[in-house]
Amino acid sequence: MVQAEKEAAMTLPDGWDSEELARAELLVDRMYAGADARIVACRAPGRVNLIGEHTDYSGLPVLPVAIDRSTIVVAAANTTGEMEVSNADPAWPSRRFAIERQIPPYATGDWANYVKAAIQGVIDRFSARANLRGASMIVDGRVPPASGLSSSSALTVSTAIAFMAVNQLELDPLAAATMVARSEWYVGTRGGGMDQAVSILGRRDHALFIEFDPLRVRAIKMPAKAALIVADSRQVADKSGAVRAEYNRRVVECALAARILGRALKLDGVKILGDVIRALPEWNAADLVGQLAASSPACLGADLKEAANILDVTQSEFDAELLGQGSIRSALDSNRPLEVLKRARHVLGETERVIRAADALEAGRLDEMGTLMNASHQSLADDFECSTERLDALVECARRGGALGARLTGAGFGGSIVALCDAASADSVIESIDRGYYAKQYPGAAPKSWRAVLHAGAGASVIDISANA
Ligand code: NG1
Repeated sequence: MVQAEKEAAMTLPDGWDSEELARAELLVDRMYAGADARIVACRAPGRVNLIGEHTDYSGLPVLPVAIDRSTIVVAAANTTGEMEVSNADPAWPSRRFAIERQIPPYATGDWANYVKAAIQGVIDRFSARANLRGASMIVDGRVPPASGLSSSSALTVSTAIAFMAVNQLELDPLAAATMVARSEWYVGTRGGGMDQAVSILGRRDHALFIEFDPLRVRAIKMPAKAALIVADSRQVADKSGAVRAEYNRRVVECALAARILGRALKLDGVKILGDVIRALPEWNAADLVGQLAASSPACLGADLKEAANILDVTQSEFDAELLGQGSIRSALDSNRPLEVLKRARHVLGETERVIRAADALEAGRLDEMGTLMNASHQSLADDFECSTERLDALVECARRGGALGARLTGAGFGGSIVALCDAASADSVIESIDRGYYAKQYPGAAPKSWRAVLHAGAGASVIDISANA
């Protein structure tokens, strides 16, 4: 069948256009002989976060969009009972591993740890079901890696969903998002659930206001007059090295702030800042920050001794609870104090901004949305200390070119920025970025693939491709 006939013959879930289908079919052609007849293909998108940065692991809201760049995994059950995984990009070597109760990870930084994370997540979730079938898989990732667009979650989500399909396991999308969010801890990053949730639940032309504990989403239509520009600083935010340590450090700092606030406010069972906010019928960031400042020094020693004293708990128990144990333990550089006050000021202020931004976007008040994005960047730079000179420079260029707002997106420490502008100004924003940033950083280079106007796309879905190949 020719492509158009094939598409007409099958009802494709949203997100599968002829290009995605053609990518999947190319992978099917490469499936090794012996794979059984049923072949599934899952596509899962990356994301760009509009606002709500470093709030998800405190259980506080975020406002991302799924983007129209995806990872596709084609999979079929095999007869070896093992996972046999290859990548369309030869830079990522093929891997093979046994499906066991606790899958041991590869060395830190190995791409296939995200595959293992997904499989382990499914094993943990369905532990009552013995005999999961092994699968052959081929991965084709088109979300640029290490650029803050969550290529990692696109890989984890597509692998988990493809593996579930091969094993005929089903979960509703909210439960699947919750499962995959936790699975990614396997690689050693104590992330929140934003990336996996939007990759699974994303909706074409919509941003998602996502709340946690329990996970729930409100889709907000992107105003037709709005354009989103994403530009990669090309400063690599390597999540397997120093950046991971910085990220996990912030998770600990936020958890400390939460517990100190919980104690000061006499709230039971507080572990994250979201617990504090959920326990208060009315709250505002300024008051909570004032309360925290009155209850604790702004910084605390990294050995957690001072913090344990304030909280009246034993240092060793507290250490194990906060930093984790074994392979998921976070290492803290003990030469620097933990910045409790600044981090909380960012997270609480950012939460107020996300809530306002969701309303502003829904009502089409783009100027207000832009102002909130600018304030978010400032707070990430000053209080969360996860911006860089290069990200700041990119943000400046976007604003100079007419963006209503611009900010780093994702974890920071490198990676990308997102800018919001009127659709009519998109060219001038891009030109300003090209001239003011790329031409200076990379004289003579062609920046075309480093920045783009991105569209909000659909979330992940799986199709049975063997019937159509
Ligand atoms: P990146 O590094 O941009 O994929 C990370 C976390 C998110 C969130 C953001 C900061 C993972 C998989 N992702 O995103 O959950 O915490 O940082 O807002 O850990």
